[in-house]
Amino acid sequence: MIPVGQYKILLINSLYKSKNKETIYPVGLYYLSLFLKKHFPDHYLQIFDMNLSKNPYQDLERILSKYNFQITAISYRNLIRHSFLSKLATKTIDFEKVTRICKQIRPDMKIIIGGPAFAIDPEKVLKRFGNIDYGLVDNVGGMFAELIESNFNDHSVKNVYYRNKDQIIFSGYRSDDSFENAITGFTVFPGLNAGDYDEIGIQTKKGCIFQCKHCPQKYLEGNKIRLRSVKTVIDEISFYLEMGVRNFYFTDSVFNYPNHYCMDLLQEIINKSLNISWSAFLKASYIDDDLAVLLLKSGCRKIDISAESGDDNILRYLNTNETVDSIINAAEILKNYPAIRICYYFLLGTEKENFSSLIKTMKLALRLRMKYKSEIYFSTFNPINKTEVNVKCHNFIINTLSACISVFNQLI
Ligand code: B12
Ligand code: SF4
Repeated sequence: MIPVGQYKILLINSLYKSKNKETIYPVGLYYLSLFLKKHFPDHYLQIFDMNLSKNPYQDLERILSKYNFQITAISYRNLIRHSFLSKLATKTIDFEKVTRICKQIRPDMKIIIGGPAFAIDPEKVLKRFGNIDYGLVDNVGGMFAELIESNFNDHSVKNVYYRNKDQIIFSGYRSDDSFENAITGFTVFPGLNAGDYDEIGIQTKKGCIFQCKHCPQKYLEGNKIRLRSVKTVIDEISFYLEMGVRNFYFTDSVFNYPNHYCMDLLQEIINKSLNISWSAFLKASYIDDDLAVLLLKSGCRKIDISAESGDDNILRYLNTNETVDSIINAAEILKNYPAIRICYYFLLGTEKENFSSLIKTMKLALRLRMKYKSEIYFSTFNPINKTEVNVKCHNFIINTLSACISVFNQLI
């Protein structure tokens, strides 16, 4: 039983990073900390990003031994991690070790998990990692606070997965917008230094209205869009600017939808002369000349576009809301802004992939590379455990070919 009063809470960003990959600012944990701080101003919060540490497991042991934490909130981001042959192979993250260390050093500490790699398949994760006490999905801030307030006795708090003997129980879903509204009051937390990261993630909205067949987004943020106010986003950027940080990544699944909101935000960045540099995922079909002007003026340095395929049949099947024409149209507009790097991502080996579609994809990729000087990235489709997104091609030859293209692309 946790004594009611001042809690010590450790927020852990679990290991996902491989040597050749960027270290991603733990924006989810940062937002969670802001929320908890607002609710429990007297509680002690510390953030530990294992990805920044040279000896992550030893450092975790050291931190846990030093402070008597009663609660730990662990973020589980990616399922896989590239191995030492990092450009060729991947391996599953040793997440079990993180939870084992927590339980060994602090047996009474409550272990709570959240994050994308958890939310995609919560039951599977809880079954696999027996040390975790609770898992939270969707808008977790309010539920997290309720769980703490009930001293972990109230199993009716919504959006929570918990254990009852050998069973994993879900308390039921509740939509709650409190979290977005709570991303205010920006402050620094022990253990997290913005200067340690190349860029800072900022989320301007949650949810995505598009319903691409292969995407697990519906399990992560849902299909309803929940926008933050432009003012709080500007406040957040200004907070980091004061610390000398000026590179940002807008982490929204689709930054340029809704278009008017995106344009309002960019206009405000320009009006306030914030002088930042930023990147984001954009949808090709919502790129037009008016937006492109604002992109450049507001400091956009790189755009990521999920093109997925060069075959309209596949794009229709995947329900991406794009066509080959919409992708080329975006490239035509963006070629007038050479200061912005454009990266296109293709996904090979989904269910309807065949020789003809692979060739069409190669042709489009080549055109985007040669004519529009864009960067091209291929990856293969890795199905996850939810049947709705399990749209993998079953043709061995097509899969092998897709894998070869993807590996070759990573090597060059
Ligand atoms: C933006 C993004 C990127 C950007 C990040 C840029 C940056 N500087 O931040 C870039 C393009 C670099 C990127 C790269 C990759 N990404 Co990415 N990315 C995303 C995306 C779209 C948003 C993530 C984000 O920041 N969200 C905003 C924050 C605020 O949300 P959050 O972290 O999820 O946190 C919230 C909740 O999860 C929760 N929460 C988080 N932690 C915890 C902990 C507890 C205890 C609780 C209670 C709650 C909680 O509360 C937070 C507030 O709501 C997601 C898709 C998605 N919608 O989640 C994919 C996603 C996370 N990426 C994914 C992948 C696979 C990758 C790559 C491995 C791709 C690749 N093959 O290279 C790389 C990995 C990079 C690396 N270094 O390892 C997958 C992970 C899937 C999985 N299960 O493994 C996702 C889910 C995409 C997908 N649909 O498959 N990514
Ligand atoms: S637009 Fe992106 S985030 Fe939205 S459903 Fe499609 S792939 Fe997923």
